[in-house]
Amino acid sequence: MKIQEKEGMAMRKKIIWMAFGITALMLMFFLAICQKKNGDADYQDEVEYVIGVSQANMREAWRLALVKEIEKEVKKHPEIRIITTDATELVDKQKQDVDKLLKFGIDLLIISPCDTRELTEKVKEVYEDGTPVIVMDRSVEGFEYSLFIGPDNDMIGRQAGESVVELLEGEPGKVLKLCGDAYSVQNQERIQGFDSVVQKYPQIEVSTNYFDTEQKDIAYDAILEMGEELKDIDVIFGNSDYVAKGAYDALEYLGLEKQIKIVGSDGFTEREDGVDMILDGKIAAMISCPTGGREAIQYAISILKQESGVPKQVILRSHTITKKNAISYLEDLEKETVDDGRMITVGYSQVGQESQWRLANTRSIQEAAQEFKIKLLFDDADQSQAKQIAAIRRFIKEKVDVIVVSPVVATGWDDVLREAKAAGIPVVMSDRKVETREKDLSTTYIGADFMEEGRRAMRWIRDHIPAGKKTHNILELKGNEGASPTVERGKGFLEVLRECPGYQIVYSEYGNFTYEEGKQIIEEYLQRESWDIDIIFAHNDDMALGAIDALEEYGISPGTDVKIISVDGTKAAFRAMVGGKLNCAVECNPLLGAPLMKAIRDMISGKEMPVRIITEEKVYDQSVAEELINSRAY
Ligand code: GYE
Repeated sequence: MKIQEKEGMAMRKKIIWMAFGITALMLMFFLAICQKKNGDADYQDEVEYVIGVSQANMREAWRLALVKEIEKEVKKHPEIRIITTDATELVDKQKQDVDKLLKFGIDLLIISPCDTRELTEKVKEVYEDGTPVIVMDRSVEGFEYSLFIGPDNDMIGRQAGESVVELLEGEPGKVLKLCGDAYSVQNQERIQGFDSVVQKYPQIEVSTNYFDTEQKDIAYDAILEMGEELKDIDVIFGNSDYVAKGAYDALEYLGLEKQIKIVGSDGFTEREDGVDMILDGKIAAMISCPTGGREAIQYAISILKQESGVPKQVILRSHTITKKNAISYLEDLEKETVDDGRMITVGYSQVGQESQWRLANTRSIQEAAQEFKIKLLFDDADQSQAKQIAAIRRFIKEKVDVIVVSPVVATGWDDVLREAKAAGIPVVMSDRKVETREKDLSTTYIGADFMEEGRRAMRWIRDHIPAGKKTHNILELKGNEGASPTVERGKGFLEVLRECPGYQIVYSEYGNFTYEEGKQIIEEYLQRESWDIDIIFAHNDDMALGAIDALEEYGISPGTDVKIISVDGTKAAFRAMVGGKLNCAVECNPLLGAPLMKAIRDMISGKEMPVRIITEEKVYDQSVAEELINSRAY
């Protein structure tokens, strides 16, 4: 072979090897990219948090929907993994499930308890051991958990009752309450809410058909078995999607589906579930029972990241779904929330400066506005409703994004709230509530459970001042007349008092939550021929402190000769307990700023506002006052 030919062959071989090498390199590069894309190549432990989900059972449709909603929300957060357990409605198994999840090293527990009382201790144990706990749907007793998220079943029942009344158009009619698992806590609350509305219409006759589980075939059979009884029925209220579906199928079989209308509750959104049945014209109205799964993951992330503003309880809003709004309801569920961090302007109408609680509340609101980058227009109304109404009108004129009101009294707000609604400005009630003739004039209430505070005050008296041969005489110092804390603390106190023979309220007077008026009421009472009071129940600390000074000036030893119980739990109250002059302070947390501003930012970012946001509260007495006083935040 000639040299040239040899050299040519060698060159050809070199080119072929080079081409092979380049191809091999490109192939390896391509494979690496593919592996990188499906995440296998460089295993990145992207999981930051593992959340345990302990579900009471996965048999009930609503509970399954809760887990599915959690799973759907988690998919948006690659840094989270969940482990779900099914207690099959067995208390002991749920306790074992929780222990197992803890052994897996979860960072946070979400639990929907089989039984509130039976799981209270287990939840408290986990929480106090340092693992955050979110309780769903059925709350446990007390406040030993991070957050409770659940529906307002009484409200769901009331909305169902209103739908039935609307369907009957004011005419006489016969309504059948068709309820599976009717004696569970949540269904009892729904039935109570339903009855509270329908009972106002004497022309509506109500019958019941209760059975033990919310299965559609049991509801189907229950309707078929009713036979002749169905002929006068105009509307059926089914307390769940599946009960409503079973009822519809039975009516369709009997050829009665056009004659008898159905109102259901839960409002699942899968094919052939509640909302579908609305769109198909099978069900006239469906009251949604939000599961809270989406909110649970959103709040879990805030808790794990130790963000401020997480409240103690979030009560979710239920919607009345009809053919008119079903599509928009489904669209809203899918709406993504984006907080673009833009400046939000909030108009805040504050009651005044009547108490230490109020001053702490104002500080909390103002500090949180800064923290959450919210421009605050703040008005102090000096306990005048007229000034508050004028301030709200100013906020409307200035086109603020949100109006927040701490209403000095509960009534008299309809007109100005209607003006805010007409201007498209959402109104949040902070601290105190309002009662309006028209529904939905305010979006959310954030504050305390005043009824529970009143109950706690009387429970403390019952447990620490034993009834004796002589009946204990109680003097009650009340807040502003017509203010929700005054009305509800008084109601809660009386609710427990009625169960406690050996105690009676012998005198009750409005002190408007101020020190001066609390002192004045006691001074005037001391002018009577004899002092016959054993216990003073003050609706807030400032009035209690006024009473203490009045008693001391008169030579009566407060805390000893007369036991004094107040509400708020301010540092001044702790000082009085340390000094033995006050016996008990039921906490009412004024630090609403962070949960309020977080809820406002969430609302502006598109999240649905809960119907109520409740803060954490405890009961303190002289046995813990000295140990805790320096840690008090207000
Ligand atoms: O108890 C009292 C304040 O609205 C809960 O008002 C608040 C009450 C609180 O003046 O100190």
